[in-house]
Amino acid sequence: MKVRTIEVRERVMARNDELAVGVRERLGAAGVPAFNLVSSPGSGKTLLLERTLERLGDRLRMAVVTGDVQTQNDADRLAARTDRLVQAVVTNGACHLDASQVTSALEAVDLGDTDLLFIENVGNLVCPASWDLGETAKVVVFSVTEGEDKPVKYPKMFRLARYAVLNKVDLLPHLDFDLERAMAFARQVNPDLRFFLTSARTGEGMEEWCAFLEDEVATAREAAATAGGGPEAAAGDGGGAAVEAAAAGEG
Ligand SMILES: Nc1nc2c(ncn2[C@@H]2O[C@H](COP(=O)(O)OP(=O)(O)OP(=O)(O)O)[C@@H](O)[C@H]2O)c(=O)[nH]1
Ligand SMILES: [Mg+2]
Repeated sequence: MKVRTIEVRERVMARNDELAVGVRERLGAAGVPAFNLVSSPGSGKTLLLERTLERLGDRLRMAVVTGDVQTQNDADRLAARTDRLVQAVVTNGACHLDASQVTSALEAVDLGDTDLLFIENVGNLVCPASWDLGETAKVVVFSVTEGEDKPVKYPKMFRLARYAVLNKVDLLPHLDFDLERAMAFARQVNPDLRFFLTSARTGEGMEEWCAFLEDEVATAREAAATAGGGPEAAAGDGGGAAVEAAAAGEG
């Protein structure tokens, strides 16, 4: 019985990885970088995205897929900051998004009319680490109220992330959180991690974060053009109302 359970799970993961390859190929051909925001609940992913949409909305066409175990609250908050389609995935209990949900969400996104894709994953520092969504990179959002040792307690997430946003730095004067110690723990599990220090509340650090995103868009566009595709070659179906994808699943 146990062996069978493992086999089933392996098939589910293998199917997920196949779909993730498809997502990555589509995004690559379209020259659209995709960032998968992962974190423990409440680190500030949605507020960071709200501020990013506000700051870059005039310059970049940004699409958002946001996952929650229950409710569409985050999608509603984000939809208030952009005229573009925000897609809510309600996972109905699953503690992570998967590649099939992102594939479904992308059906309603015209990649030829998109510069950048954000995926806000379910707030959880364990499950989302195991599920490739076809993203360009995982961005782990780590707020200063969580304690310095999270990177060593949840190493897989920090190892797989390429970027770490240390958020809520406005609260540092009120806490005994040691920023250097937290960064040292993170480097211990992932020496290549690039850090951004932000306060989504006050706007501190948002300029550097947004400049980075603009650079990533330029790089992805250039790579797609060099590969012979380019943004023009990747038009899909556009528009539509907010989509709610329901999925039962396991972590
Ligand atoms: N002081 C301060 N509060 C913040 C900051 N960023 C987010 N918050 C607050 O932290 C709380 C959680 O923020 P969210 O943006 O909902 O966090 P989240 O990571 O999207 O949460 P989940 O999606 O539930 O995992 C809210 O009350 C935010 O206003 C920040 O930089 N500084
Ligand atoms: Mg959120």
